[in-house]
Amino acid sequence: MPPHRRTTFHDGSTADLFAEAGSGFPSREVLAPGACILRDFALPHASDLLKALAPVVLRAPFRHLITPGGFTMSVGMTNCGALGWVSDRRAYRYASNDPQTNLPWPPMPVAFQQLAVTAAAVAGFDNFSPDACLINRYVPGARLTLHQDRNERDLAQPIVSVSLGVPATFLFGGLSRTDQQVRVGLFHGDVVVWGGTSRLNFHGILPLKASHHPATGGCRLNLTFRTVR
Ligand code: MD3
Ligand code: FE
Repeated sequence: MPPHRRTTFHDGSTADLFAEAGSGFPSREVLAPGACILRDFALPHASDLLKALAPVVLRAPFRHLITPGGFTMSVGMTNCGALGWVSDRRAYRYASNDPQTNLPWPPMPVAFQQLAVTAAAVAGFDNFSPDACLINRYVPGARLTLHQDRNERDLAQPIVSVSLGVPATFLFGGLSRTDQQVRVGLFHGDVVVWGGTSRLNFHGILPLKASHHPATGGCRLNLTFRTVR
C-alpha cells in the first residue's frame, strides 16, 4: 500500500481514505477530523514564497502587536491580501489597511494564493478563496499562547498554514481551553489545513528553540491563509 493512500491518525492508527493513484506525494496525516498535515508540501515552492515575501515586508514590516489584555506579542506579525489581522488595546480584528501606515495591506502574491488553494483542495476543500494572509515571525523564545481563531465570518472555510525555516512545536487542543493537547512538530515546508470540526480547536506554539535553517536563518515564518469575509 503506497503511503499516499494511507492516512495515519495521531494515535498511530491508519485508514485508507484516499484511493487516487499517485507518487506518494503529497502525504496526508489526519490530526483530527478536518485537520490534515501535508508534510513537505511547500518544499518545492519555499524559495519562491520567500522571494515573494520580501516586497511584502518592505511595505508592511513585521511588528509586535499589543493584545487587549495589554501584553506585547513575542511573535512579529504582518499581513498581505485584502484584509489583515491586527490587535490593539481595544480588540482583535481584521482591517483592510495597515494601521501603522494607513496603506492597504500588500496584495497577496500569486505564489502564496496558488499554494494555499492547492493545499486546501488536496485536503478536500475545493473553492478555497483566501482574502487574508497573516504572516508570523518567530525568533528564539517567541511563542503563541493557546487561542482559538474565530474572527472569520464563515467558520466552514478552513485555514491553511505554511511553516518555513526553524522547526516549532505546535500544540493542538480541543474545543475547551482545558482539553488535553497533543504536540506536533512543524518543519520547513509543512502545510496544515485546518477545517471541519478542528476549526475552533484551541492551539498554540511553544517557545521557539534557538536553531538555524538555511532558508530563514534563526527564525521561523508561518503563513496562515484565511477567508475572512
Ligand atoms: C488550528 N499560528 O496565526 S499555524 C495563528 O504557527 C496561529 O504561527 C500558528 O495559530 C503559527 O493564528 C499556528 C496553525 C493553525 C492556524 C490556525 C488554526 C492551526 C489552527 C485554526 C484552528 C485550528
Ligand atoms: Fe491561530
